[in-house]
Amino acid sequence: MKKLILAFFAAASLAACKKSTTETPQQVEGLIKLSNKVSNTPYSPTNPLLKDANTDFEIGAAINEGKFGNALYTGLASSQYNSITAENQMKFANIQASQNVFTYGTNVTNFAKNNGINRVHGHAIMWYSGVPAWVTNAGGSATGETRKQIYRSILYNHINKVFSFYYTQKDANGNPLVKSWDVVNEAFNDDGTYRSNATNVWARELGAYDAIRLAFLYARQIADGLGDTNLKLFYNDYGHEYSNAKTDAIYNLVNTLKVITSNNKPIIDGVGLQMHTSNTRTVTGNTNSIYYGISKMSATGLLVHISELDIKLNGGTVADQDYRWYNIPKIYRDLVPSARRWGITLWNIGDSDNWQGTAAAATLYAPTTYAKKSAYTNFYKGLNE
Ligand code: 9MR
Repeated sequence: MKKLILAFFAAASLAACKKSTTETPQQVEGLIKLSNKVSNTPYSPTNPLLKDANTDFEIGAAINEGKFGNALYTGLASSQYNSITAENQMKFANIQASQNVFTYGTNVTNFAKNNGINRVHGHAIMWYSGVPAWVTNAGGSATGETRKQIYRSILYNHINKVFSFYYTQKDANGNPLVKSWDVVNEAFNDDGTYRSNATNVWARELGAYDAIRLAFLYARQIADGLGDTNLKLFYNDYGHEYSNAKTDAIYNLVNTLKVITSNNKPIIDGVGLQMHTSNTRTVTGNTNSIYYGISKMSATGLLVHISELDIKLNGGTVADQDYRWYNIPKIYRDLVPSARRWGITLWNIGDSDNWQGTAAAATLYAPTTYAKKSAYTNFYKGLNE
């Protein structure tokens, strides 16, 4: 009987899915339609706002202060979203390019405050990329525990300074504006092994797993010490939608981390799926698919954030791209219970702003004019229907 009910919901949910030229929706297994509020604003061609499509969770954008001179850009960034991520300004190398010289980017946090956006997602603390040379070379000729101690201190000091500063930034209600952080970003290769010591200085100095554990432990201890007791701590990575091996490795890591506590509190709260994807990635089924990635991350029981969404046009059709714009939010809503949805964040605003360049056509808005593309309508409906 239970199977029949599941099959019914799966069929009902899929009936709404847009057709793809490359896949049949029948491939999706076990979709269970979860609750949504009924007060959401349905799509209409007259100025719908993404943040109103589904009030169960936030819709975010990564933004870049270099674009603030463009009124079309700031107009969309300030109106369509209720969460903001700094595309670059809060990264390690941007904040502490030289040892102990801290340059806290506030353009992005101020943009949020000035536009009544009450949530900034911090990105990112520990990352193999963008590590300043002084960090890579900090160990000098020290060996053994001493060398480890040097890197533990660098990590602790960075988190302490960064969390302490951003804790002073408050939202309109007097609560901390930065409500979450990517504490660790991209620790795995696509085959599910850890990035090598040659690539990742944190793994080289502290051990691949221990570096991650320490980052979360310090982050929790420091946040709680500040009184920032609601700060949510995330493990963020890409590739869930095309590598079961990587997804499973992330699943195993976060399951290990979530039972480690500091003052009886788990040191990790959530997982981010970056979802820098393309129109050729598999949507449905249980093998290397968007469906599998989201379902496995939901199975961690943690908060789930689609944290850097863009869909690159990769030699295929706009219809295939739109199919994914519709189904990514739809599958997210179907698989992640409402209380564990940290939201969906898009990686920058329009095609002129995306890291992959204009030709990738990877966002919701056309280059230069910022006209809404069919991607916008499909994403909105996937959030709402
Ligand atoms: O979009 C970001 C680009 O402007 C930067 O040059 C680059 C290096 O810092 O990082 C890009 O953002 C990345 C994000 O921080 C982590 N996930 C992958 C993103 C795209 O490369």
